Amino acid sequence: MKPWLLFIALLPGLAVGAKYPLTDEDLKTYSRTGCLLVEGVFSEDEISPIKELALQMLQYGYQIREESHNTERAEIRLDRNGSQFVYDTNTLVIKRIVWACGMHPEFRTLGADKKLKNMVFRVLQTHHAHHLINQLHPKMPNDGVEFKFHRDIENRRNFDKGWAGENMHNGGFVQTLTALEAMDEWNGAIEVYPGSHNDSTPLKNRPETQDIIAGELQQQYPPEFVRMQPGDVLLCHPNLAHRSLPNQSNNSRLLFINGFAAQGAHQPEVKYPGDDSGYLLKISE
Ligand SMILES: O=C(O)CCC(=O)C(=O)O
Repeated sequence: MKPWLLFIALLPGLAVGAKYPLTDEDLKTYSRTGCLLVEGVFSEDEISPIKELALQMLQYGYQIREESHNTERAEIRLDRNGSQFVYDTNTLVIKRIVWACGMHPEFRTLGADKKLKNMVFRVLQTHHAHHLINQLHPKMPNDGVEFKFHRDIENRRNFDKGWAGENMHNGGFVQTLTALEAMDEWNGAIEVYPGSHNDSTPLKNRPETQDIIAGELQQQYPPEFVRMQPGDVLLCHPNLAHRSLPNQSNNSRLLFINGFAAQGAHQPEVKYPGDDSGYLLKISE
């Protein structure tokens, strides 16, 4: 283990563990730090069937990977029944399943659950939002999957050249990450840099190593591995610098991610992969 990783692992938790429903204080914390861990949003009864379905979908993804063809790209993408399976070209490991609800509507039911909608409404301060992201992110023991430093705003801008969320409340977008399994620094938890959302400089294609970028960010923003239990939800501002390292444990890590753009931030004609992705959702009661 690298010494700086040990240092981070030993830091006490920095993200405030809020509870649902969010208080005004929680919302202030979110605006100040760019992230908020909300504990116990979903019960085991709500999470278990979704986890089972996610595992079935993963199994299906591994059955169809033989249908993939050689490509020069770093990722192979297979569109099936309204969802998209994304594989690492070299290892053929599944990196993510995009718009999982295209194939299984149950993922839309949980992804647009009233508790998530209420938190998104409070964070974005808008009555309608586009449901842009409904993804499964599995990390199996030692499968090598990692997500290098980025800000989600980079993905929004890449997809949508007319992205207009910058001047909206809390950046006009919020990523909600729901743990289907326990996550910690050993099985690839998200590493966040609270406070880094006040900057939106791209991080994705920087030529420096991840260690160098980590060193730079750490000088300004003390990082945190977000330890989560099944049913916990992490809310992230689109400018928040974050990454997640490979799973080096014996425990799998399943994460269910839903992202919402305030109406007016995203151009409705810009299509993300997946059937009916980006549909407009009423998020206020
Ligand atoms: O699944 C992960 O570990 C990373 C997810 C992430 O970085 C994102 O959704 O922006």
